[in-house]
Amino acid sequence: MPGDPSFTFSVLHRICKLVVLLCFLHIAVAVVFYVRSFDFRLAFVQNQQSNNNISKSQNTDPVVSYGKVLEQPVKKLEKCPETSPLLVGPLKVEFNFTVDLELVKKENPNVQPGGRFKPKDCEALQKVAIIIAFRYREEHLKYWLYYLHPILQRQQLDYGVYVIKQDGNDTFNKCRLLNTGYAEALKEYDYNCFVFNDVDVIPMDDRNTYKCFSQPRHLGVYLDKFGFRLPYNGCFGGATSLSKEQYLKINGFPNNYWGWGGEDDDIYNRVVTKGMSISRPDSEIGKCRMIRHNRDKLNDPNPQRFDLLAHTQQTMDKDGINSLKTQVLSIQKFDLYTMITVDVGKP
Ligand code: UD2
Ligand code: MN
Repeated sequence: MPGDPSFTFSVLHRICKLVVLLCFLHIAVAVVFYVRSFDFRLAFVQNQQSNNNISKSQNTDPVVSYGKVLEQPVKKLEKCPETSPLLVGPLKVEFNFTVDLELVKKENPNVQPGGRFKPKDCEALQKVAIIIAFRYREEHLKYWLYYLHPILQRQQLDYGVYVIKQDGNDTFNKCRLLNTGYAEALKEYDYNCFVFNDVDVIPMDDRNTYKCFSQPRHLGVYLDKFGFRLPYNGCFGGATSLSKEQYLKINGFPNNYWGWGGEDDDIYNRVVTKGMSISRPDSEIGKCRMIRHNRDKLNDPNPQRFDLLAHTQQTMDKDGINSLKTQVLSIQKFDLYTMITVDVGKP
């Protein structure tokens, strides 16, 4: 009953129990919050320490927070300079010694499997696929690799070397191989520049940069074979570079030149037909050597070349990369190059 001392006592007793309960509750909540905030502070302190470590150790240790390892901070590389500081200029190019590819690999430790390289201390200005039409030219390829890898690295290119080998023993078709090389290289990496290099053409000056320019570039210009002079103004053979855009603008290269001759002139016609011109290095920088060789078997002069050449303008939009029908039989990653073996079909 109210007023009854025992009643009053039991009410007071209940109120005290409630107050004690609330105090426990309050303490419990405070303890939980404290522990959590302690953990946070600890992590914060750790984070600070590891950041301090990072500044001391130049961004090498991973940042640790909440006990897990976060991404390693990636240092953004500066762009490479327009002209590489590593160039040496004129080179001595000889073919009177035997090339040991094991040695070439040792001398070029930064070339990755498949013949890939990119500069470590700056971001290359262009991604360049170097494409070589190939069959029965093993000795020439060794010289090419021996001379070109050091040059391309000094030029600070992000590059890959693709040797496109014709399978079988039918008449050689250089442009079907080059078109296939373009398509296969692009599947591997977003190259924006393509160099098409005869296996036997070697530059004599590393200032002849294997990159792309505002116009299709004639790299293999002044050959020792022609007295270091341009044999004719429309000459566009040996070694050339086209940006992806320039290559697509001419619909790549003609597929129907079987055997020797005319295909490089057809490419020149395509370039001019599409309103572009040929860019060339000067006569000093553009000097090249071609390894002396006889005509290859199964690459006889193409009797149809003159007739095909006369119709470039009519055929180029339908005959090129958009009509290429070849079959890749294998892709092999060697130390210094990627070899793609191709069935180019028959004449
Ligand atoms: C000239 C051109 C070449 C090409 C050829 C006509 C220059 C410097 N070169 O070179 O670009 O237009 O005339 O087709 O102007 N190949 C093989 N195995 C063979 C045949 C050819 O690998 O059995 C490859 C190899 O990369 C070679 C290229 O095709 O360098 C051109 O063939 P070539 O060297 O016999 O032609 P060449 O020296 O007359
Ligand atoms: Mn040749």
